Amino acid sequence: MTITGARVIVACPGRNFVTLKIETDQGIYGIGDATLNGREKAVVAYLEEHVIPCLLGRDATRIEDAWQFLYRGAYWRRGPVTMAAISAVDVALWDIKGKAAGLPLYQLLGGASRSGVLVYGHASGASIEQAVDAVGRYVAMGYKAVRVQSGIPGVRGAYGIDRGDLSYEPADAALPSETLWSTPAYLDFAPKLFQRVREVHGFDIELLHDAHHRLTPIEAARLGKSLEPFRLFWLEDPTPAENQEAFRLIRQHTVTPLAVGEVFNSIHDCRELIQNQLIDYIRCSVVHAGGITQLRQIAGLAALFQVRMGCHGATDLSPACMGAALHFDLWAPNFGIQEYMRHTQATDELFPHAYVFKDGCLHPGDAPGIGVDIDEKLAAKHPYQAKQLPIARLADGTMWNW
Ligand code: GCO
Ligand code: MG
Repeated sequence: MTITGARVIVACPGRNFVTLKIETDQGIYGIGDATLNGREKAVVAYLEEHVIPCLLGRDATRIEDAWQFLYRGAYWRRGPVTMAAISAVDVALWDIKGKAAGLPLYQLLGGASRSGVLVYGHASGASIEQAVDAVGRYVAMGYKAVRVQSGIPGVRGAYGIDRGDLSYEPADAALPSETLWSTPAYLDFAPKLFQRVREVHGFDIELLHDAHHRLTPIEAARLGKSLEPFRLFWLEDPTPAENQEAFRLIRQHTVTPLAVGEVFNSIHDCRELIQNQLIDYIRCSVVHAGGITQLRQIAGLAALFQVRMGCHGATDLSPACMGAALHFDLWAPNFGIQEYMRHTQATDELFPHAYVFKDGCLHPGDAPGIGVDIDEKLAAKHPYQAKQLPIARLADGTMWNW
């Protein structure tokens, strides 16, 4: 089966998505997500200028060889742009392989290890009471796990607060909007938030929280310790993970489980954290960590050290990424949980998909391949719009981690 065509489709049904579509001489095509939030066009250029010319005429069945060709062959390894492009090719080829075999992707990986994929939703509010109410809405929808974020008094634009509907889209303007950050205010506030959520909703629901890379190691240690009574499923990105040694310090002080990895793009980014058992969940995504081909190696490494998978699943990852992730999750022996921020209706219409939500779990369905398609006619009606992620500054103007 030969690759006869490949093209990049950029569409903005409220937020930008980059999708690679690969066509073959047998009439079978596959798609893969290549979205890199706020830097979309860099991946488009990488694919169009450097990758697609190498794909034409290749054997579409040789997924591993295509991965190695694009990774080793570029000479310049790793990086979010390169790896998002490689991932898009990888997933599109797995999609094609599944369609050619008449099998859903999870069957190609080794079959289902469980009956459904446990997901967590995003509850947030401008205040503690609003966040508590939002958790109630997720419980009512059947969610068994919920991430909770709340506005913090005196902190303008605190991370992770939605705009009153189910979706949260931080990339909101052509130039980065500015938010404010105060670690002291946050550290005092976070335990009060979780105390209230547990008082109202009890301990039957799993709770998660994202610190979004904003703390120093000792601050993260303090946060983890102060949240212990509320038994979090995980505390995510407590400190930036370029400095992986930092997690040793956090670990020495708290038994709150730690999750890291949504910005990682290589197994090498994960290696130290996993081998030293400094984290409990690794959050790499299909799209940013080199597709199914590398993600299953990461899962294999993690399994050796009892680290479980908790794939990133924000709405800036397209339904094509979600579909692939759900097949992966259904198979992965060391699956933990999958993030599931709901896409808007406009996005769901653009990407018809087989996956469904039921009783707190997502199910990838049994359509061959990844079970997600793209409506190209509809895509043409949603042209690209320049949108970047916000930045964060301290009160004195110092740049901080958003
Ligand atoms: C999460 C994430 C996202 C990121 C977003 C950036 O845990 O879901 O932190 O919401 O902020 O993916 O593009
Ligand atoms: Mg996160």
